[in-house]
Amino acid sequence: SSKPSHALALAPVPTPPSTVDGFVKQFLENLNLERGVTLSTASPNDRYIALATTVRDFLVARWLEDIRRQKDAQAKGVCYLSAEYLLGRQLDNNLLATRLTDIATEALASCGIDIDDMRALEVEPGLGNGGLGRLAACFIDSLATMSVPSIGYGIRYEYGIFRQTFVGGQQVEQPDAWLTLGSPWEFAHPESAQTISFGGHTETYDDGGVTRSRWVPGWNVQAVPYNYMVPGYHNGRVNTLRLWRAVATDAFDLRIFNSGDYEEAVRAQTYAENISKVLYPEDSTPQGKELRLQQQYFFVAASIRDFLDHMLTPGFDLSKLPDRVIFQLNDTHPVIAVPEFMRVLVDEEHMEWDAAWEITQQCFAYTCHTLLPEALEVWSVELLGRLLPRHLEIIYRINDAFLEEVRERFGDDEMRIRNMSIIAEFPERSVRMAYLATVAGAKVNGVAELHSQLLREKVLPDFDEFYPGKFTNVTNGVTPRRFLRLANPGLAGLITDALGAGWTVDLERLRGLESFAEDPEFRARFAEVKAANKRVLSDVLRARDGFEVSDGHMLDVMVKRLHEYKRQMLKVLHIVTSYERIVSGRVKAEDVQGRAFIFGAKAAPGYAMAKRIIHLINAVGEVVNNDPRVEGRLQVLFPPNYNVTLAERVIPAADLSEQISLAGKEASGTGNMKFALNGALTIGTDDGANVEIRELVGDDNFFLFGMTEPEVEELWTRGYKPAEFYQQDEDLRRAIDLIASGAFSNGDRTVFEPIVSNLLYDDRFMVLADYASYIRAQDRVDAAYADQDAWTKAAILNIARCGFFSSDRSIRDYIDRIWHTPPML
Ligand code: HBZ
Repeated sequence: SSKPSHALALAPVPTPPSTVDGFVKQFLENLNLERGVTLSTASPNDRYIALATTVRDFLVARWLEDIRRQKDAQAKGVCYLSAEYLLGRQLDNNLLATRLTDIATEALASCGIDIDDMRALEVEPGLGNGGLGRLAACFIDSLATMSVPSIGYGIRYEYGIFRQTFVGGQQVEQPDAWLTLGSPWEFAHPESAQTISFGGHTETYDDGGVTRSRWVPGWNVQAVPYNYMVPGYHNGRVNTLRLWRAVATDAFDLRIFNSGDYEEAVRAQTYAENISKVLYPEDSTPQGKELRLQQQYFFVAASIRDFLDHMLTPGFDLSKLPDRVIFQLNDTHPVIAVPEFMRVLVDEEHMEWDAAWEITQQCFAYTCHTLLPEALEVWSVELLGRLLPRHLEIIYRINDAFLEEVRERFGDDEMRIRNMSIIAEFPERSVRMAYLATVAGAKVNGVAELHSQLLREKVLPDFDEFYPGKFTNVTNGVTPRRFLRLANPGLAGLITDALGAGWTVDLERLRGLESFAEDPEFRARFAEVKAANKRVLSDVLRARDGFEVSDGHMLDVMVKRLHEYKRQMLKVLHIVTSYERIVSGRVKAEDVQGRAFIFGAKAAPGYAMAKRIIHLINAVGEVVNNDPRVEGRLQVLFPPNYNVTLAERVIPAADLSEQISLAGKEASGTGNMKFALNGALTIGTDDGANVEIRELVGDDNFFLFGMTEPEVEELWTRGYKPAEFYQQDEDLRRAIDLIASGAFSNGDRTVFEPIVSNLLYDDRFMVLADYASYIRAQDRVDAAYADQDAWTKAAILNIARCGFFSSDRSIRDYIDRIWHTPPML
């Protein structure tokens, strides 16, 4: 886009009046007053907390000011509703945002403390599964940096995404107790707790001649807000992220206490507090568990109440709500907010149904993040009616009115009515949350061009026809602050030297690097930065996992959740093929381009096939890494517990980015953007945002392979027989046979048999169909890497042409296409 970015129009903010001496003084004071220790008696954790508190204190004044300004302005704002925020570490980000990095470094050094030791102590809040949760974190960073009136709402899970360990190569999950040493970045407000209700029944009553419905709940819990500051980058703004924690209500306990049943009272308390206990680690197969629905309702009910009570002036005319707020639904997880909003307007505020529905349809918008049918959330009517009886009634009424409109438009086309109904009848009566969100939302968006197109054409075609103009696209983005400035200081410095500052909030300026791609001196400096980043990663992996990354190897990286559609198996087959070619003597080890294959991937604990694939990757690594015939040319490294912190080290060091999902399955991907922006070349299918990356960087700077989405469709309809591909391709046959032979399982042919059978006889994600094309593309990669200077040029062009993928641009698109919330300058 050629429009100036909103961020550029920011009022200048003076550098903080802070000095090293001032910082030292406050740090020491915080050690005394917050931790009750002195510098000499302080533990490392005391020091970390005192440091974090010093930075935090610095932000508070601006924060309070912004809260006041946002309220006073009564401007339209965004309430971002997300069950997940995968934040990553906070200290460095907050130092950067406030320009305190140098001052803090010097101040701590004068106290004899290395600030890197402090950085290393922070446990990242892993309150998300993967891309969807990380996207929410990038978005709140951009919202703050662009001064958009907004607040993020979510859940303060006591345990985030599990810590992954490997035992005998197999994934074992450990609880992520991220709060045990205390969290200096949060402010708890138990005094502002709200009551959130569940269960019970509904009844009608006479209200002066009007018959109304009401909910008589069966039990309730308290929602305690925890506030986090979200600082904008160098603009003096601080937004709020408000996460809710569930605690038992006094009344609840008392009733049971009075009956003398102490154990029962404690049990009830535990039951209530379970709601915010743990993040569900399923990323694409929602299980329909009651606790999960409790979590969803718990946080959206608290958030809506919070907005109505605190962001509006008393006596606010609720019919004006669409001028004040848009609730953005991050996937279907918060969609129960729709009937809750209707319940508040109709039952509590006594608004007419039609008026309330009119308002609701303007106050919500829905982002879909998937194309997999099994990932579309449904709640059984039985469960929803038991947990939220009034909400089920409201959903029925929304559906009745909606289907009535459909009948008016299309006549009594019963097939169409069944297909569009918010209530599914089979395999059990249930509520289709994506349909509810689509009917209620002012806009529905996919997260990349291809995804939005497939969403309209394949997933919700009837709705697209029924609601012209409702569907739109907003291609995802990533924050350049965390994933360039912080993660890759070497590259950031190089860019600033070349282009001046300013690119951090206006990433299209990276275009200016195109001419530098032609400059040999710049290329040499870029290559040196990449090499330095590899050394840093090497040191991290040695310290963390005892790995030795070989010098001079290409770093070939695949990091993302483990899922069959993402096709880690295809990567494994490439590695096994490279290995088999050496040990069969068909290729000489000395002729093989040295490669370190790096994996990072967590599997959902209940996803057996994903866990087997993890086991296989580790098993292949064990054999390949220790076979002398390989002469160290191939290395497979799978550091456990891939998270945001590790991503910040891996991505800047990567040469090759693996984005190899089956076309039509990956909604967007965001890792793909981070790699390209850090100067890795992509090997990828025409899927998700890969399509847009390739269009921008050009075919010469991207390794494309595999079927297109229409070709995938065509092969399915024709009837896909994976075994035919196995029969016809010698390399493929040898690779699969080697796995089946037990070569990676000490001769035991049973261990990986389910993987082999799945590939040969099912292969839902067409690994075998794309194998040959993938191997050819990898051969092109090897050839290209041999010319280091040309590779470097292509890497620089990737960076120069990917400014589009800043999450600032995504937010600008949301503002223009969906929210209509101008920045508050
Ligand atoms: O959202 C991802 C998509 O797979 C990816 O293509 C996209 O780039 C990203 C951001 O738009 N989806 C997820 O990460 N989904 C989840 O994490 C998830 C979590 C809980 C669920 C379902 C999905 O119940």
